[in-house]
Amino acid sequence: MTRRAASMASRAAPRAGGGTERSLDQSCIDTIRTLAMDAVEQAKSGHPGTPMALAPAAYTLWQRVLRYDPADPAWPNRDRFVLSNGHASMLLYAVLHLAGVADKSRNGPAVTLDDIKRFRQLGSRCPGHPEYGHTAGVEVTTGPLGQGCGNSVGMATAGRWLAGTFNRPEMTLFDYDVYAFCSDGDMMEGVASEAASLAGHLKLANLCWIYDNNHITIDGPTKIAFDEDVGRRFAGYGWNVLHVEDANDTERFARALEAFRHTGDRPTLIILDSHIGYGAPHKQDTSAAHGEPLGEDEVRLAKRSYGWPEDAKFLVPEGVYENFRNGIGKRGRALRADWSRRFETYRQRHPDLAARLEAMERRDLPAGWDAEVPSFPPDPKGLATRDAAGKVLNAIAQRYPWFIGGAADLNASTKTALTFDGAGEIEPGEPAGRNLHFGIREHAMGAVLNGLALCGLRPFGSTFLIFSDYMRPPMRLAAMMRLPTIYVFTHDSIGLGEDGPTHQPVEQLIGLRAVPGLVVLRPADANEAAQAWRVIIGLDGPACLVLTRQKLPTIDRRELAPAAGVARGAYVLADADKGRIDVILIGTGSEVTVCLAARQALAGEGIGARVVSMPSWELFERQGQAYRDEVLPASVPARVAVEAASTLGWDRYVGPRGAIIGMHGFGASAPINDLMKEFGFAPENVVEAAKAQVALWRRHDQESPAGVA
Ligand SMILES: Cc1ncc(C[n+]2csc(CCOP(=O)(O)OP(=O)(O)O)c2C)c(N)n1
Ligand SMILES: [Mg+2]
Repeated sequence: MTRRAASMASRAAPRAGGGTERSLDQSCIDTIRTLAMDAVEQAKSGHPGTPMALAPAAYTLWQRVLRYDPADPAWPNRDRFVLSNGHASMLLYAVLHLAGVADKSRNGPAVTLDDIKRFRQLGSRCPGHPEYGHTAGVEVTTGPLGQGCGNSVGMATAGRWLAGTFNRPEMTLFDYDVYAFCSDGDMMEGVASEAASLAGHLKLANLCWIYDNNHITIDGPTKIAFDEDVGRRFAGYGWNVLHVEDANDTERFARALEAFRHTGDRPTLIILDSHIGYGAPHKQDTSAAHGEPLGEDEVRLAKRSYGWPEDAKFLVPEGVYENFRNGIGKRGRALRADWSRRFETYRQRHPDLAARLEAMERRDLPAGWDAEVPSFPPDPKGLATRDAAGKVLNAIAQRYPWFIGGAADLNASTKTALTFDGAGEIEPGEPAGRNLHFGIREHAMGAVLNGLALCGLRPFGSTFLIFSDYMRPPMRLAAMMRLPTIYVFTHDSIGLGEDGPTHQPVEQLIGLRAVPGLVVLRPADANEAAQAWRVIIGLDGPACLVLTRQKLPTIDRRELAPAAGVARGAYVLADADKGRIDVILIGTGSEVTVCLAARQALAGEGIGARVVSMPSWELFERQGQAYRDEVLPASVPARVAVEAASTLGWDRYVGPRGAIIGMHGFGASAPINDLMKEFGFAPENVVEAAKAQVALWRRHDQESPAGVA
């Protein structure tokens, strides 16, 4: 036993059989610890050490402080608990189980003892890391360090927004707090720092992070890479910083939580010194306690140090469930019942607001949300899709009161400022505005959007497409959680011009298309942009709207197909003149216009070209085979795809021998017209590729007559 471990063990809980009466509180804490140890042991994988260390803090928070009704884990004004150090998932599962958190959809408990026994196994409610939507009571999917911290800032911002929107002087509907447990890794990740900085700016006094300061990460002691003064850093962000020197000192911790609740002007960080693997004589305070089973012998010794029966597995001693029922159970039920009564009175006094809140909770859209979506007249000069989309965004947001968002300091470029009357800013003293200034913090923006969406708001965030790279992790998680977050990405290609290759996206589109469940839309003109917004608003998962900086002609729809085709992902915009389709030109965004010009030139040479506008692969893939065949008939193998981005993946639509005009490297700094020509996004080049395709397939047909492959 290390000296430190020995000293900790000597301070361990009173022994069950050792004369001193074990307190019920201590039993509950040790139940959390031993359930975590046993579950990891049984799964032969997982993270036992942190639940063992944080059990007293989790117990104290849930049992004594959290305003949460286990019978209704979706109650709108519940305090939120985020486990940003998601690897400690067993801590959360043990608490959800012991507190009796219900899964209303299953009419049973969120987590059974059996789920815990099947930790990390297929079908268990206890997957390796907490998954939102999979386990009732899990507020957000966590595991990638730093994300939960970022999400908690969104949740706290949403709490303030809900309070500012719905509370009335005589009646408070919203005053929830957000607690996040986080680890050394969370503190090291940039996203948490960005989010903390934003939270400090917004003075989110309803936000409390509990930092598990255990000086251990996977590769060893934190001192190999991390020695900054976290407390001073957070003080610099404008946080209230408290320190609890012993994670086992539940009274001190409770006092710190109390201090948080009395701090009305800034967020709180509680630095909690803990011992990873607490009580395990050979592994405590070492990284060996982080991410692998302790081993049978060590488990026994740890249990002995707690005064626990060494042979018992998955033991929940008598009185433990009852204790939770009498603590958080009773308190939560009373709080929620009181809230529900209040809400009934509220509904009578403010029926419209009550209905709005219920619509938000159901993620309904307000009636008439699209009544003012403009349509754009044909115009050969046209406008940039960012400008068209900005107008549409404002038209929708004005009629969609809980649709909020902003930019990572690029509103002037992304055109996402909400400018209608009454669309105020979200600021420390103005929590219920509609414009949220994220600052130059794309990663935090993504994580905050997730937190906002988890609390019922419909959030959007914008930046340049190139900087979507800075926010991929939360976008991926939004897709995993099926959150209806919206990303507006402008400056979508080399078409942005002189800023050059650092700002010109190449591989971003295909990267975003690769995220399961994320819908990417790259409209070709103003009316497609309007249509894209309509589609996005109706989605129940995340979407990217990809827009140009440069002007694009507004296509004359009197002769060509209506932009309503956007909803199907791809549609025949213009068909071959005399009905015979020799070649199909497929374009997205700004390259659709290039395809239209090529079609005309080809017609002059007697070649019939169909132009397919394909703003969204994902939406097209959701169509039935019949529609897809109609748009891209197998009988026309001559195909050219044109997109000013990586060519990767386009063979899916043009076939292995089709032509793809795209980017094969990075762009360059130059005026747009020079770039478009240089990189081949000019009608002449498309014409040439189309003719080569037609020739190729004519040759092919001659060489292998019909019926022969
Ligand atoms: C973004 C990210 N990078 C890496 C990991 C892999 N990982 C999981 S936990 C961890 C660090 C563990 O140290 P700490 O955060 O202090 O947690 P503790 O072991 O103290 O609970 C790492 C690197 C991750 N989950 N997320
Ligand atoms: Mg650590």
